[in-house]
Amino acid sequence: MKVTDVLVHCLENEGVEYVFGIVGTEILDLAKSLSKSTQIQYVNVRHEQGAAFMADVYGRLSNKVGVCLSTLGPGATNLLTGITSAQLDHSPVVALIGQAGMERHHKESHQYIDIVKMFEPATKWSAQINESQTTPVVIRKAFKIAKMEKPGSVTITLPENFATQMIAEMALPVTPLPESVPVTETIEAAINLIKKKLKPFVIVGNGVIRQEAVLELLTFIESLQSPVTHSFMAKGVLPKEHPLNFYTFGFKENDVVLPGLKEADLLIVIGFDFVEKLPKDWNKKKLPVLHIDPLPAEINEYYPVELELVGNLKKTLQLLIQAALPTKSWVPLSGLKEQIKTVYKMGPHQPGTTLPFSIETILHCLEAHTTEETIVISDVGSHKDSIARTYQPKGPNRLIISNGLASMGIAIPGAIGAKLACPHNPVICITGDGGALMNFAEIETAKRLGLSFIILVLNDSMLKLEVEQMNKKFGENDGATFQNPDFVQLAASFGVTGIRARNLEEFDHILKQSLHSLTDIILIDVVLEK
Ligand SMILES: Cc1ncc(C[n+]2csc(CCOP(=O)(O)OP(=O)(O)O)c2C)c(N)n1
Ligand SMILES: [Mg+2]
Repeated sequence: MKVTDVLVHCLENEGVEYVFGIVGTEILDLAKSLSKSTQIQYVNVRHEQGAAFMADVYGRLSNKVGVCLSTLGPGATNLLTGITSAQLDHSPVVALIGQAGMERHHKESHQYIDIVKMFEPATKWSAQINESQTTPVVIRKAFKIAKMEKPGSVTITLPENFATQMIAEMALPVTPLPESVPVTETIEAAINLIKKKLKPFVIVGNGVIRQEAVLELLTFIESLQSPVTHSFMAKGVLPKEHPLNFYTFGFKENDVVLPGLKEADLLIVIGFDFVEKLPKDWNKKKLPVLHIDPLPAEINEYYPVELELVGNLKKTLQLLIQAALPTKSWVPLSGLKEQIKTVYKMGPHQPGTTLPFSIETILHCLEAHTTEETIVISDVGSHKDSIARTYQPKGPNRLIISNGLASMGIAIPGAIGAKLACPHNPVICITGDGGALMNFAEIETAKRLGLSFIILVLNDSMLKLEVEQMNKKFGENDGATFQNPDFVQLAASFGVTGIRARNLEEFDHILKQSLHSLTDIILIDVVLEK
């Protein structure tokens, strides 16, 4: 069998449904083999960065590995940002990348760069197929590594000369990932540690969502009765109105939950990735930590680990619950919760009153119209911080924020990945006008695929986050404003509906109508007050 046919067979064996990419001469045989698959849909995108972002968000939502493809040289360099995003956000992604034939690797050669080396610092594993017979082993290993804790990116480079060689080997069986748990003595030590302390504070990270430990976490909190705060990427684990929900931490400014954390005598940190926020920013007092995670704790002077529970989070939390977890009923300083709600502008939307047309009032309006099913995807900018503060999703994985690489441009391709992973869920992406135009072309991909979702473009003619930061640092700003195209006309030129909202009432009405009959892509041009 031809190597690329074997490779596609291996992808099918891994349960792959979609491959996002752009072809090129060196990867044509793989594209041809993909076209023969009845299981895998090849999605021809408009920029390789979009392909990687689609695979990234698909990986975060589908419980599968997202797969993308590019050709050598410029195709590969275009993939790099999205591949790094998946790596730092711990989303399982495998990229298949074409390469020049081995006969020209040692000399100056058209479009040739060392792709393996380029991706090494941005992936968990960057490898090249150097022997055609190894294809099934390499692909199995790639998927296993991408999915293992902590999940991330893998790139597999395929030199052109191997593509058409004939091999006999077939796909290797997919075996479940091993699940380890801490030994009984360590569970007992954790219970004793919690018994000794009066005021534990629980920090929940994205690992709780990745490892599907949300129900166990809720039971754990019901027993422990101690306050909880979430990282950006873990938002939605505790319901908004849960009495122990102290919302979100990890902001540069107005991180009002921090005084509450300082009152604690033990931080129970569950599935938190330092890539979201270094401990120096939230544990200045160097409070002792009970580390609960699939991997041992990183060494960090602001993360003094008193005990580590290393293992599968779902199973580890179950063991703690069964081991007669003590109750530690306490809440931080009176009024902290109300203070957070005020500073994070979480107040309810009051229809009928004249409210400003700001990101916060828009988010209240959005929250009023979203359900447990709605998936919201944030781009990166000033709006990301507002979303992380103000918007409360109605469940885990119902707000996708990139807080690892935090690259602009993820929202529109991310919405495609989300809609393909969860075809029955309403999807809304929110993007700044800067980020929107970075991958706007993927609207054509979405339209061609017949997808339906809503795009909110926050139209303020600036890179607001940078404008704000420059104003703060220098008292003025420079080089961070621009003129926008007419987003409504631009949307129309892609054959999708564009509607302009100039005030909250208009926005409320358009959003309600759009969600009511969501059969196409609808772009809402949100013209913000400056
Ligand atoms: C690819 C990339 N380039 C630059 C940055 C730095 N950066 C972070 S936010 C931001 C501004 C985003 O502007 P916009 O998309 O309009 O959103 P706004 O801040 O206006 O809400 C910039 C330039 C980044 N995070 N990613
Ligand atoms: Mg902007």
